[in-house]
Amino acid sequence: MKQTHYHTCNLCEAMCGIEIEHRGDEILSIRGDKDDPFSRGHICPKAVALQDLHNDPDRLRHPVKRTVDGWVPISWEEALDETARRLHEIRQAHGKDAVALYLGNPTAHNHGALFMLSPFTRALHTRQRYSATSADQLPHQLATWQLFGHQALFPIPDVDRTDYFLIIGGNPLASNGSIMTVPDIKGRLKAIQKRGGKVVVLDPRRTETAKVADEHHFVRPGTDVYLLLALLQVMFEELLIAPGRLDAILDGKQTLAKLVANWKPEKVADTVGLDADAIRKLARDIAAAPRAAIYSRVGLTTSAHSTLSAWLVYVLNIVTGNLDREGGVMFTKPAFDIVSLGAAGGETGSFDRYRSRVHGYPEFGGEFPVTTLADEMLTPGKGQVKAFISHAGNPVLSCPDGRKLDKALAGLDFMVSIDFYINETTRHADIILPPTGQLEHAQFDPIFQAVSVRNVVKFTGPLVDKPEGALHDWEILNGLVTRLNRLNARDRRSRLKVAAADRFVRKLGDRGLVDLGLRLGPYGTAGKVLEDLRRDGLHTLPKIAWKVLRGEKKGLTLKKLLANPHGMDLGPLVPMLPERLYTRDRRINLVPALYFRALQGLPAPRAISPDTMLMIGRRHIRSNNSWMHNSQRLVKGKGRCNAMLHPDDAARLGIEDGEALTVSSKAGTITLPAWVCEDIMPGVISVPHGWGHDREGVLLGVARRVAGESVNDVISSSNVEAVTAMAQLNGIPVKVAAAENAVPKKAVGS
Ligand SMILES: Nc1nc2c(c(=O)[nH]1)N[C@H]1C(S)=C(S)[C@@H](COP(=O)(O)OP(=O)(O)OC[C@H]3O[C@@H](n4cnc5c(=O)[nH]c(N)nc54)[C@H](O)[C@@H]3O)O[C@H]1N2
Ligand SMILES: Nc1nc2c(c(=O)[nH]1)N[C@H]1C(S)=C(S)[C@@H](COP(=O)(O)OP(=O)(O)OC[C@H]3O[C@@H](n4cnc5c(=O)[nH]c(N)nc54)[C@H](O)[C@@H]3O)O[C@H]1N2
Ligand code: SF4
Ligand SMILES: [Mo]
Repeated sequence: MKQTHYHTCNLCEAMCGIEIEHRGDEILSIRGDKDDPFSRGHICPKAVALQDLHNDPDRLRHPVKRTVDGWVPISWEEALDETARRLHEIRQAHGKDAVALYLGNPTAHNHGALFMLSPFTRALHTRQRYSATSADQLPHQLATWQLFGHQALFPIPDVDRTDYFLIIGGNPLASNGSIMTVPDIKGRLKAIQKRGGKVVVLDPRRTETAKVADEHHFVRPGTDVYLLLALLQVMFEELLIAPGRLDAILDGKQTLAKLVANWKPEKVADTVGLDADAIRKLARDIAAAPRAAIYSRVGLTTSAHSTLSAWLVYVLNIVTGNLDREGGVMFTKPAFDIVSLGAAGGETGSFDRYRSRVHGYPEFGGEFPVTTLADEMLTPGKGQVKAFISHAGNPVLSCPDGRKLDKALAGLDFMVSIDFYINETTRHADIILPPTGQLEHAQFDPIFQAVSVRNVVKFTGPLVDKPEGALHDWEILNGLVTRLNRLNARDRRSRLKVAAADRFVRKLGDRGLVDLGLRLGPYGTAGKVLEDLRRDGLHTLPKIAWKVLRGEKKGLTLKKLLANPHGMDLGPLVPMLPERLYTRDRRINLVPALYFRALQGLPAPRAISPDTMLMIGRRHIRSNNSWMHNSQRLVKGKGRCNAMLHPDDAARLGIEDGEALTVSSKAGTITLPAWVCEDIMPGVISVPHGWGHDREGVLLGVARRVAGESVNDVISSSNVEAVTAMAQLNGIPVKVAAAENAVPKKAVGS
């Protein structure tokens, strides 16, 4: 019988509603769900490829173990027992920090896995924790923590009401938005223009987004910090600073004025690649817009000086009165409130409480930056990492110095991957634990609902019941938590406690936790208890338990949410300040000490020598980091793993369109086809990440054929950001040359 199932696509952050027609396990069609109040029928080509993922013969459906005869299937019992035993042995022999954990991007898209992270990291009790955060949004989180008191309290552009939308280092037409959940960004940008507003893009490439914008300016990679300082200088000099109602809760305005006073546009113009008049005009336009939203993303947070740049973007929003104003950048009021739940659990943020062993890099949020992961494995001595757990990540392709990491992983005593593919990273594992696929588990998005341009909430069940013998991510993690804790338990009482916790988690399940979170949220049956807790302290806990259990009639629960299979719209973003602040005094200090110090260390702007090429990345709508390349539907057509460069550079280097070129740095060299094109700033070369699938042992039939090269093989892990030591992935100085006698590696999908 033909059936219709409603789901949320979880491949990127846009949370598009999809309508799946199916007959049992057989998918007949995937379309946008027109009745989803948020995405209103919008999808991108990746949603349709969910069926390729679902049906992919290369997707693992049972645990496997590496043997001399290759991978062999093993039972879950054996896989989980052996994994826990090996990890425990290594811990006993070498200490807790001998086990490292890496969490990849899809962890954030999987509510079950998210719920188990805290028990899992507690069971591991290692300081060797890593995630894609330090190759991505760390500077945003550091800034929100420093300014607003909570690392997850992100100001989100109110795109549906703004008059002026400035995008710095983001390309939402390809990425569909990030830390800004916004299905159909193209339609929403057009709507800004239709109501007389303006979209402005600052990017070293004339991107898909730049092409639909009203204005686009090339900026040289890694120089945003200088531009932002100059914008603030102009605003202070021309008396354009107008925080409005925020003035009453701001500190540090005078300090800021002094700090930016010397950064006149003339001082930075050559370095940024934008003339002084254009910078002044930009500052005046931002200030003159009745409602402006200034937004920055990966191009800014993964390039030089990203700590300072991310902070300055928020500061610009604040001093122009656009924070917490309709049409500016606003905080969300999510039904499942990760901000208040995190705070109730004592987690608002942390930085530099301790440092990494080999390079002395600072911890952030309990994690070290990925730039030191390989060295912690390769450098002998007390505390050397001997075992590795990867969850939903592919650091060999996604972190800098991929070849070095390859070498490090190959030398470990034990590695386990929780992933359903044997890819560039997981091929090094001893055991692979594959969770259910995207359509086999329920979908709820605690993170992305909390960074959405409207307040929305949705829960969708799985398309099909999970196959016999399959486990969800949360069940795998719970299985490991229980076993690790059992091995650690010293007496019978502790063992009983472990067994009770296991029973509790399994009984509650992912749904139980969603329900609990909704009840505790601002629309929930026990909605005010977290506020009470925050005000009155821990002695209110019994009161909370009572309220939650008694379950007042009014308010949101999972049951009520399930009655809305297309999701619920909870309205536009609303002003939340000062109540929403988590700073001790509920005020905003514009210049926290960390940034004051960082600014003292900022090098003077420099002229770039004309023959240094700076490399940046590039995302494509039909690709998703490193892992959707096994769908023929997505990779077919013209190859996308190529190097875009300007005709002037191509002529100077003697490179013709389509010919092979080499990109090299101290980390390595890759050879790929040239794409000569006017859409990029002279002196800049753009190469996408997530390719390079023909490494030995990769079991991805389609992706292997497409192959491409991994740009992170030429990005050195020693090239770190000055304050946080996080990865620099954009604005990398490289040598570019015509590849003599080399045939470009075939990078097409047909
Ligand atoms: N040069 C360069 N490098 C970059 C970037 C860049 O712009 N340029 N971008 C960076 C950014 S922003 C990010 S977020 C990282 C991403 O880097 P990673 O997170 O390390 O890599 P992904 O490619 O997202 O790999 C995801 C893995 O998760 C698996 N997976 C998918 N869904 C699930 C699931 O539900 N459960 C489990 N257990 N596994 C699942 C997939 O099979 C795949 O192996 O890359 C970073 N690297
Ligand atoms: N289709 C698709 N969608 C995705 C992903 C994907 O891989 N494919 N990945 C997802 C993930 S994990 C993330 S984090 C988001 C990222 O979402 P976005 O940040 O929107 O991603 P990008 O397309 O990498 O945009 C970064 C832009 O910054 C520009 N840039 C590079 N260096 C600089 C610089 O120094 N200064 C300035 N001003 N600009 C610079 C680049 O040219 C690029 O246009 O996308 C998510 N969505
Ligand atoms: S934009 Fe595409 S990949 Fe992202 S959620 Fe929507 S359909 Fe899925
Ligand atoms: Mo990301």
